[in-house]
Amino acid sequence: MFEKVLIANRGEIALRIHRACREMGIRTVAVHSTADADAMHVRLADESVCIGPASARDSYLNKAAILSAATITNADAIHPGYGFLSENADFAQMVEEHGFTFIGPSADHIRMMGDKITAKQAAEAAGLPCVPGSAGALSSEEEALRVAGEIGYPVLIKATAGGGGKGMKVANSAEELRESWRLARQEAKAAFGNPDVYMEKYLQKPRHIEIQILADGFGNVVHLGERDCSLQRKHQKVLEEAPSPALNAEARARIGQIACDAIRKLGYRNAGTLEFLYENGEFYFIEMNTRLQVEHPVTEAISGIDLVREQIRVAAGAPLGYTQADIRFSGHAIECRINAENPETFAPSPGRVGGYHAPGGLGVRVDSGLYSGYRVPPHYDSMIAKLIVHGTSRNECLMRLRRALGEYVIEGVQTTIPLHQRLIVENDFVNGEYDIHWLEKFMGLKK
Ligand code: MV4
Repeated sequence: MFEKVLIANRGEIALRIHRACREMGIRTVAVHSTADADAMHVRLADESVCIGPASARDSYLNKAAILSAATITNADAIHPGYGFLSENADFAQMVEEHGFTFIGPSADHIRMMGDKITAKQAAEAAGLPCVPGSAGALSSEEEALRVAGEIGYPVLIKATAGGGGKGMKVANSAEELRESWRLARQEAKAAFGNPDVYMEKYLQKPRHIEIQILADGFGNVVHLGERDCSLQRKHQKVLEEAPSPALNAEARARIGQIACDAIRKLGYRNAGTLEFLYENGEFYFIEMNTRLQVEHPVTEAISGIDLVREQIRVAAGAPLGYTQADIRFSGHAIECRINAENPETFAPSPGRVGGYHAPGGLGVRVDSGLYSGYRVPPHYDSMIAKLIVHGTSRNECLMRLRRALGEYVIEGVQTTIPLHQRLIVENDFVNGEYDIHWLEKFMGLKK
């Protein structure tokens, strides 16, 4: 087992990884920018190294600085968290080439899934149901028109180097497609340096359901159920829940089995998430995330499995030690992402935290690096806390979540807590009747 792990991240996820390491008796190295010198994960880590100035490009994305920090502290492994370099195949490769263990999947799998066309081709070959569309990159406008004629409008054009919704264009007719095809390639080239785009049938009212999987190096693969991530605003998740109110036991078992079979065929190792759109009782694979996700705590709450600990154990060469038959799901969990933003305009609201009081009690978890006197920096993502609530049923979870949100005190910066308080009492949400467009309609962004 590792003796020392370098945490190549910041904020709540750095703290989360530190906690798993501390419980495993593994020493931790925190890396931080000059703007994060007083951050909680720096205070709690066994050692810390300043890796650069505030800008992410010069610090948390600075591969050489992170590798140097690992060298001078004599770390055994590096955990990338999420975001930053967590899905950068070159970084994963460099980590391994420098003699450290990358706590995550292989660089090859990161690369395969980072390109959305090779991801879809690999997924299809491994037996995952995919959205009907082009076999690969669209080589010409004529091919785009031909494929659209075969699958029927509306169609969606996606950038292979995109993901997370970046660079997507809907076309409702051949005329629109000519324009969208050209624009999509132009924007993909500008944004990602790769103009390649592919096409899919546009699903109009799907839910976004993702399956958490865990695989060791010995062929053991398990799924830890699903998360419903449909409540998004401009492709930013706002609230996630597990299990999905839309799935019954049969659908869950069906997609779980197909997911595990695919991961086994791919020879994938460590934690990963398969993203699906779910519509009219059918699942459609869209992307795979080769990292730990922000919303992993809702899966931990219903399965009782510490996902970060499992990532570290698998990376250190240990077998999972359990099979699918050993996994039991219990109750319901919901996570609210709390951002330092104006709850109406979503304008970032950095600044000094005054009074701070986190909710507690049975089934209430707060993952946050906040404390009274902490300065929320303006340089990074605005998420400052995750409130995860678990109950024996969805109703109990909702009641507890309402109570916990009412207890949460964060003074000095504006937060999205009021948005969550409004959202969780909406009838459609209480009834679990929402799709990927519901939240933007609820917030008046869409008619
Ligand atoms: C889609 C889709 C409809 N049809 N693909 C957005 C981000 C990326 N994960 C894929 N996304 C979508 N792909 C087809 N064929 C709708 C979306 C989408 C979406 C998906 C999940 C959650 C929120 C979303 C918001 C807008 C669009």
